[in-house]
Amino acid sequence: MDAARTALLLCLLEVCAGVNPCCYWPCQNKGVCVNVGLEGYECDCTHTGYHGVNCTMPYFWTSVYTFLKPSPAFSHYLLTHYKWLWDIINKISFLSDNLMRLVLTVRSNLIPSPPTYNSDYNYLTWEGYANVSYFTRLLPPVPKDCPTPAGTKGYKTRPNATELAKEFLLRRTFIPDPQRTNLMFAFFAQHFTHQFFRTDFDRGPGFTKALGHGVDLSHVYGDCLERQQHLRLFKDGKLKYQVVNGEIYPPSVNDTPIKMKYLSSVPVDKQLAIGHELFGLVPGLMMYATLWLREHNRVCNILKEEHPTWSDEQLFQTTRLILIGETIKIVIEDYVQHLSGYHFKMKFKPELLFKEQFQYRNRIALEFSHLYHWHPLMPDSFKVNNHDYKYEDFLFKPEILLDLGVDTLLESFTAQIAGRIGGGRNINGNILHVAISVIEHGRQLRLQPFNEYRKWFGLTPYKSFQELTGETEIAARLEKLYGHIDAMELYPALLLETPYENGIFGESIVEMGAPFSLKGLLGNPICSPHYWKPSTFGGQTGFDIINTATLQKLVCLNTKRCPSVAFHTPDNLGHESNEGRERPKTEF
Ligand code: FL2
Repeated sequence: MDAARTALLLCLLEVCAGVNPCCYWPCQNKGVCVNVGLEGYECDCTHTGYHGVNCTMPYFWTSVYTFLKPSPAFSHYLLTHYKWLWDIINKISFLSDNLMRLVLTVRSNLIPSPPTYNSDYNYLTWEGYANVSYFTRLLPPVPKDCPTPAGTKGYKTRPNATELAKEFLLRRTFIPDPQRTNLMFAFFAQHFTHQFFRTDFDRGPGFTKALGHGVDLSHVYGDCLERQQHLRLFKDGKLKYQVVNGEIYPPSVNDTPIKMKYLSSVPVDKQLAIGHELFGLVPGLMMYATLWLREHNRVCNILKEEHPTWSDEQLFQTTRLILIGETIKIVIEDYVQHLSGYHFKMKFKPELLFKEQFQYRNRIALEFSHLYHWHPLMPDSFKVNNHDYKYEDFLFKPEILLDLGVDTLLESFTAQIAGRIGGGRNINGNILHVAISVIEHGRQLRLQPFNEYRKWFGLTPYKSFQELTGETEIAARLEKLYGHIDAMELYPALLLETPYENGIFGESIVEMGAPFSLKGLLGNPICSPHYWKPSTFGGQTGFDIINTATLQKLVCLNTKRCPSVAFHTPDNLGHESNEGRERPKTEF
């Protein structure tokens, strides 16, 4: 019998001298553990659907619901097979609307709103609610007085993070994503998520600089008024820009004196200025920044035509709301659609929630940030314009975008396949340090073990490392390092879980990521009843821009050649669709 089991047994005999009972995670089904007296505890089972000392006894209707609820693996199988059936369901709006509503409500209900804990409090506080400088926490930190970092299970010391990453996460040979995800997707993911994942390392890994806590396009417009004002042209609502080789790009830092990070070797006239100060470091990020800047100024033209009396301010503000809407539309209908691999066609229709109980607010969670470290997507080299760029020739080189142009990068990134996220051993050595930091920050902030997160999201905890990884060799090594599956850490487990068959990652990233993601997208104020109407967006024209937005249109309306793009490499069936590529008549 291992040490933890002995401890538990002793504890049941009420002789576990001094161990905080909440370290055993006794409260099930989202019951809240409270210390009582010197060595006692109570589980608060309010609103859990369960009762009993540890909230383990279901009420009648809870049993019925649990019995009828399909397992995630089963739902995933249905959603990714029987294409003929989904082709029918997708065409019947009554069915697909109701299914989409179900997806949105079931997922969002897993996220407490208003938010609850943060990394400094494992009980509810006004400070935790009101101080938006923190990432919120779905599960409170492991109490500081627990015998082991995982509570009571596992060893007192964790395996060295660097060695862990090298053994289990470092890429041996490139594993391409079976869903054919490409670099267009990878850079979109990075560009999109960096508006709300901006850890404030000056304060610590539990803090964020992204105070909008969601899709606010601060990576385009800047995170404060001063930065935004430097980026604005103050004419017709537009953003400042410059013309290079006959095409529009973000302005140089000469014209827009805001803080941007560049290597000192980069000439100042090649240093571009945009909302997010790091986007000059990766050509793929500045490429997307350029597309959105062009889109902003394009939409300003359209609004100005319809509302010649509007001030610069009103044109700017309304265009920003339209771009937020376009972003959410593209993320749900192109990005999540691709990521999920579902045959069910996802819809962005905020009105689906108007009769539901839903809070139009969002707070970015630390766990979501950890889960979204998808560095396995990155390839071993970047094949742009028939040239193979090594990491050191690609990163920190803003001139690549200016020299080759947006169109060429779009074509190259669409053609190049990304790495598979799940399954382990697929992170390129140049960026492995990021994964190491994630593991270290998870420890510093005392994240609860992976299996506790499994339970919160309605998944059965894994019973062994073999069950987690689906094999025996790596499982045995993990068991040796961690001692117990209930001591396994969140981030490494997410990457080491067996991926779905032909899937980019496994059950846990989907089941944990989808609730955070959908809550963040639909919890945006523009999705609420007082905003979601044509007048908010300058009338029907603006509303239509949102409701017809696609990745392909964003590209087509803002590039010379209108290259064919997607979030996956072109399929080899030879019937490349031309859908969405007719360029509507707009003046440039
Ligand atoms: C991680 C997961 C998702 C998005 C971002 C990060 C994600 C969102 C939604 C779904 C699947 C995902 C699907 C649409 C879902 O909820 O299906 F992987 C029911």
